[in-house]
Amino acid sequence: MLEKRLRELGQEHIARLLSSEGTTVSRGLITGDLEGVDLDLVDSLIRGKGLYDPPRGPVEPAEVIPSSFASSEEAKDAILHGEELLRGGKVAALVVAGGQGSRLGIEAPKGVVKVTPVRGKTLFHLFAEKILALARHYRCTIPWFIMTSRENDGSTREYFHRNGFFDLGEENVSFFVQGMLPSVTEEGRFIVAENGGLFMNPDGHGGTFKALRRSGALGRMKDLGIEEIFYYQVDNPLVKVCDPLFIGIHSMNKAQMSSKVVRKSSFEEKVGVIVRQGGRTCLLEYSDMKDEIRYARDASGGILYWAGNAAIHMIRRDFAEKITDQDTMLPYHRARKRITARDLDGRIMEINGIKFETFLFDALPLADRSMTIEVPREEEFAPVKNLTGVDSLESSRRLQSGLHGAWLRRLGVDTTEGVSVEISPLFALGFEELRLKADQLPRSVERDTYLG
Ligand code: UD2
Repeated sequence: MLEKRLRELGQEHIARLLSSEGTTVSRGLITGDLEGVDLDLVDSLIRGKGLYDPPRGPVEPAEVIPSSFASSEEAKDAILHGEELLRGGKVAALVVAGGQGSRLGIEAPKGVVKVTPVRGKTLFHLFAEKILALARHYRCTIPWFIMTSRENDGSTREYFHRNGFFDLGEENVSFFVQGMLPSVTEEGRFIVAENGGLFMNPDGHGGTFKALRRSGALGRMKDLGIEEIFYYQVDNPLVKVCDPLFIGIHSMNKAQMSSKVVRKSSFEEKVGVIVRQGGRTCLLEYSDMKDEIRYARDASGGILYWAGNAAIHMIRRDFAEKITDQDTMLPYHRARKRITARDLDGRIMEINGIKFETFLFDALPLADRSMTIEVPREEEFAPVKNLTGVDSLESSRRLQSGLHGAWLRRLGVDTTEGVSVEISPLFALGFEELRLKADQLPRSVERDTYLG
């Protein structure tokens, strides 16, 4: 059956491996790799159907609620509304963690990279403390959904078991695995991997929707009474998980999907930008952005499209259900990548391959209402993507320590230049909570300091 289908789709070389020509191992691996893969979808992508089309027609900057809103009277209502949803158990946290730490030189889930400046806590540990602090503060349960991929699901689950789920309660942490797709050559042929199976790639964070539905996690959210999903990426230790202000603005405006943005640091920064096009809010990814958008300037010569995607979203659960209904499909982006393949004589070589993936933010234009709020970079954005330089472990540690040091200085604590400061979310989730503990703070900080 599979063999016949592959021949029909022009993947003759793989069909032959499934026949007597292939080894038993290869046959088993290929069958497993293609289990659950929609071959018709893959074939249409290879033929160029269902691919992402950058928005045509005039694009303009999206309407963004400025970060100054957070200190306004109106913000207080939004915070109360968000807190009410949290207390009512209506909000779940969802982190996409399907990527590996390979860009950081580690072959382990990104979430187990040690990122905090003094104690070296991992990303997963830090997020667990944020969620535990919120649950204690609001006397509520915040179910945490963690999207993994085939390559890191086992080690991610094992890490949480080994750490006792960081006192969150195993029942409050759910793992679900995103889908995989076969990468292809530039001619559209499946690629045999080094192990004799197919070279597969995770289907992109847009795969979150399908994986939520297919894994039953979306149904579990409904059973738990979850109405809103706070979505973020595993690589940002400064994210304000389940930020009541963001939840409140999104929910009070009856939006289906909302975004946090940060002011781009440069025209070239590798972040997508939120724009308005055809009456809809869209996100133009940096890899799809034309220079006329990237380098567009406003009247004062600044970056016109400054609203950089912080990859932090609020998503209504029923909107996630709508996205996963049969007739809705996110467009697929094609990305070129070098692939280590095995030729039919068993030789290993590097070839140019193509991976297809969907991006979660392509659901934005499907939302009837979408809110976009600016947040200060230094408070909420310190991604860890590279070992050194931009968006690196060292820049992220510096930003985390810089923020916590600034909180201490605002409360009159002298901090010596160059020392690292780390404040656990369990000591204080934010500045306001730290202010209430001012009497517990040291008068000065002359060495690396941890408050936990
Ligand atoms: C992403 C955004 C960019 C900006 C930046 C902020 C995309 C395509 N671009 O850039 O606009 O928001 O982040 O830091 O998202 N992931 C999965 N499964 C997948 C693919 C990705 O879980 O199949 C996770 C991955 O673990 C990581 C995050 O999504 O945490 C971002 O993925 P990326 O590294 O492909 O995107 P990046 O960092 O280039």
